[in-house]
Amino acid sequence: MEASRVLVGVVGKTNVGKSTFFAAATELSVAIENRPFTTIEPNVGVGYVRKRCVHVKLGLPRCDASNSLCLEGDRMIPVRMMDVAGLVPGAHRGRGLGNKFLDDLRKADVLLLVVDASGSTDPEGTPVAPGTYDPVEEVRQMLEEVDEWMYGIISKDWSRFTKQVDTGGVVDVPGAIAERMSGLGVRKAHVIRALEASGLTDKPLSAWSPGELKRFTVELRRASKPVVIVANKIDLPGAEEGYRRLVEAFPEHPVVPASAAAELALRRAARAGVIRYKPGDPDFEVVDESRLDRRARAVLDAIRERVLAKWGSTGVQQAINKAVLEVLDMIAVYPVDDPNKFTDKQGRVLPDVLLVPRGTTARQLAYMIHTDLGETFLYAVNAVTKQRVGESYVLRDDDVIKIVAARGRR
Ligand SMILES: Nc1nc2c(ncn2[C@@H]2O[C@H](COP(=O)(O)OP(=O)(O)OP(=O)(O)O)[C@@H](O)[C@H]2O)c(=O)[nH]1
Ligand SMILES: [Mg+2]
Repeated sequence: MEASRVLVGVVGKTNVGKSTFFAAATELSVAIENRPFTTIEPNVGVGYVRKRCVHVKLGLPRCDASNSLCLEGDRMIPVRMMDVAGLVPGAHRGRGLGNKFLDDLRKADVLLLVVDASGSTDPEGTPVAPGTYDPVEEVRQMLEEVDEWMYGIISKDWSRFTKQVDTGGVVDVPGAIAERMSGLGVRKAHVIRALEASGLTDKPLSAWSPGELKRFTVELRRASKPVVIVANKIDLPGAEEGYRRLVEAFPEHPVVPASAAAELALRRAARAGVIRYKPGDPDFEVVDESRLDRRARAVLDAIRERVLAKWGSTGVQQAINKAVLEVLDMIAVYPVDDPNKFTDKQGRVLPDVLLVPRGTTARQLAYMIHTDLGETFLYAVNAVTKQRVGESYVLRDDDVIKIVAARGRR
């Protein structure tokens, strides 16, 4: 079964720690340097949502995670991640590397906006003393760059499009806009929400002023590319103040305090077998004192003191979880073949887990697994309650489901 198709985009000003965040989340090694524009070509990888595995809830001794991992009862569910080049103010006018590379994020479902909460990089990404630059201003400018990028796409040939819609007798206007913007992952529900939020639901498209189109674009970006603010470099002096200011200034966006550098160091130490640490944990445990030199010990102590003890975690896992489970409101569903043993055809216990949007029905799930299953769907079995459910059954988080279809494949 294919892995989840959720795409998490990592964006932000240049030199704030985007690639560090990406490297920590995906354990891929990518270029990280303390200078602007280290990343030019996008980095693509797989990160994970962490969620208690349903095998624990069901009282089973273990599972046979296959399309995901299960670490001592914590299911790590893959999501695609993309790290792109950095932005600077005015990128949409061609400054820095411009904003064309955001096109790589056309299909992103959610954006992690990484900012330097410590204010130790100026608008151009040049290192400065902590507290010099205002992270609130940074978020405003970065959101503006993302909005300008979207506006550039939507406004292209806009008047021709509006004439077609208004004079061509198009009944489903939101549908027509969604179709036009489908390359950006825009769905009709997003358009309807954006029309309402900008008060343009009943106004003919050709009568919109450029200002109204701009307002609509901002709302469409909010609906189709929601943002989680990652207040990075929380380990540095001044970052706490920066974080508090961010929370105050952007009540409409989740703000997650984070130290991508700390997470990267912990994952590397864990991989090397020096510590025990799971992404998202509030602490780590040294397993092999003998392999820790004074310097490494000092680094780990500083991470514990300045990040974990103070903020509860490095924030990297929390940011991904927040983006996927809260902002996108995805739930976990486990398809099985045998609803009594919770196994697939090969006898593996709960091998697969899928992230699906809340509200997904049993039949829609069948389609996601295989078109044949969707087309010839008969009924499903809720393996937890052993109840038979119909096609319109709305899935709940941690459901274990067997799908029965005429042309059943599983
Ligand atoms: N103190 C501290 N430094 C960090 C943190 N995260 C990243 N850095 C440092 O910030 C600098 C830039 O990191 P990158 O990950 O290359 O930043 P980027 O946003 O990808 O930069 P570009 O690709 O050049 O736009 C490096 O020196 C990192 O070590 C953090 O949480 N704390
Ligand atoms: Mg980078």
